[in-house]
Amino acid sequence: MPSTDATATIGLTGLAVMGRNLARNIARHGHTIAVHNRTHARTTALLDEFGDEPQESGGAFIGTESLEDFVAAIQQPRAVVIMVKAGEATDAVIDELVPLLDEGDIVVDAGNAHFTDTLRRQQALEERGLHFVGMGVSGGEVGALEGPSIMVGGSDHAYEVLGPIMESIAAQVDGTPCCAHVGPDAAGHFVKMVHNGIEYADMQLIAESYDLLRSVAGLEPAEIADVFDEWNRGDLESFLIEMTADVLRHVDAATGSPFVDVVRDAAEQKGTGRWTVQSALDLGVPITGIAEATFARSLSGHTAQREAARAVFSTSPDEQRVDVDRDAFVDQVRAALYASKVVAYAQGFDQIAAGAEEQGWDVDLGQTATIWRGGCIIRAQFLDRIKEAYSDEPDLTTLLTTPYFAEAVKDGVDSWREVVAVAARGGVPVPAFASSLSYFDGLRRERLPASLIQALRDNFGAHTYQRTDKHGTFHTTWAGDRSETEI
Ligand code: 2AM
Repeated sequence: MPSTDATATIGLTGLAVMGRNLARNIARHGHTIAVHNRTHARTTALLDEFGDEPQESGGAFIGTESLEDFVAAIQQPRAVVIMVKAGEATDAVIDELVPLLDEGDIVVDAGNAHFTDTLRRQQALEERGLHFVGMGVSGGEVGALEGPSIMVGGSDHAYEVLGPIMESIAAQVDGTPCCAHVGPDAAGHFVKMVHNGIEYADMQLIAESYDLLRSVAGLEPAEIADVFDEWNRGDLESFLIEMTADVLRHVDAATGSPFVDVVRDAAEQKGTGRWTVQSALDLGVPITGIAEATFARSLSGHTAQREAARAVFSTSPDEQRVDVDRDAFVDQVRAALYASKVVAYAQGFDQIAAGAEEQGWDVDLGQTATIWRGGCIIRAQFLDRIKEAYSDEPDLTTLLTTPYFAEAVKDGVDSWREVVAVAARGGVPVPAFASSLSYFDGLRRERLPASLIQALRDNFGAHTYQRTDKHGTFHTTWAGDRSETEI
């Protein structure tokens, strides 16, 4: 029976897997939560299966059938979490919900919305006296249930109501919740987007490492699993490295082959990597690692082009094998992976800083690293170091130059070059490794060939240039007497 008593401290609508797990997590932490879904069967299924689960904690579910009953069951100011498929469904639910709410209520979109949609929705709801919070939730289905990493946007007032509940259900690392108010309006969804972009880069770097160890050094998947287990005991310790070992050791039951060999090699994406790259292009931030990772997924999916290229430029496994000392090569790949990972994260944090500056958000980058230490897919030991770097120097120009990371890159740079060179010689594609190395070399270069680009631009389009020896903007009359004028 639907209850119309306002006894819930929070409500959640949209009870597909993520929503249902998030609702269970909230209820398990002693909160009374009103639950709702467009198709009521999902609500009854949740109550039938897990209705008793929160009792021990003092929490409870209040199942509701109509949106009116749902809203009525939540104490004011209401915190209403929407967990539906990002896009039109979110707008549809907001449109239905808003007329039922009262001034001061808080609408939370916990889906993977594009941050520009969040900005638009926030403005629209603010005009109606409502708070709108874009909330990034990372950690997948398991994280949602057992403790995700939560990146909350919106107003300070909304966080006062929402924060304590979300902090209680988030992953906890060293007693600190992996949940924070990262900034106003769409900051939560922006940070979540970049998080996903970094996840793309992380996975691509891992995939390239695996490919190198297998194609160049001839290790079998199970042996590579052992290598990843070992790496997981050092600086690279992370959820994804651990999971890679697990996946590479898995044998397909139907064929007896390594599982990785029976999975089609065309990677998919839901779009957050693409969004990250699009935003980086707008902001002018070179996130080469994330971009290469996104393009590598695209390339893998271009089956017809790959087939055509294979027919003309065939490769044989022997071509890729290089006579390397196995143990030494494994260690070189580890160093290259770590250095490239430092670059990918440095780039991602640059993008958050640039996005925050453009939008006028005050985002604490050290805090962002802190809340990614647990619950989310990119959780890693390494984030402690990033947190420390930003605590020491909040306005850091680039993570790369902080003592710890600079040392790691310096130590690894010879290996990094060797691995990229070996890959190039063997014809093994390593777009993320190679572009990260080029980024590093580009940053540290005394002079870049951008001077030639400026000269060319001035020649064909009178785009002007600046000189190294004096201030001002200049143009050379290329088609005339080649005299220089100051603009
Ligand atoms: P459903 O169970 O009624 O399909 C993931 O698709 C979740 O989003 C589901 O809970 C689904 O509800 C909900 N959803 C999708 N589109 C919706 C809409 N237009 N209005 C309300 N809920 C929607």
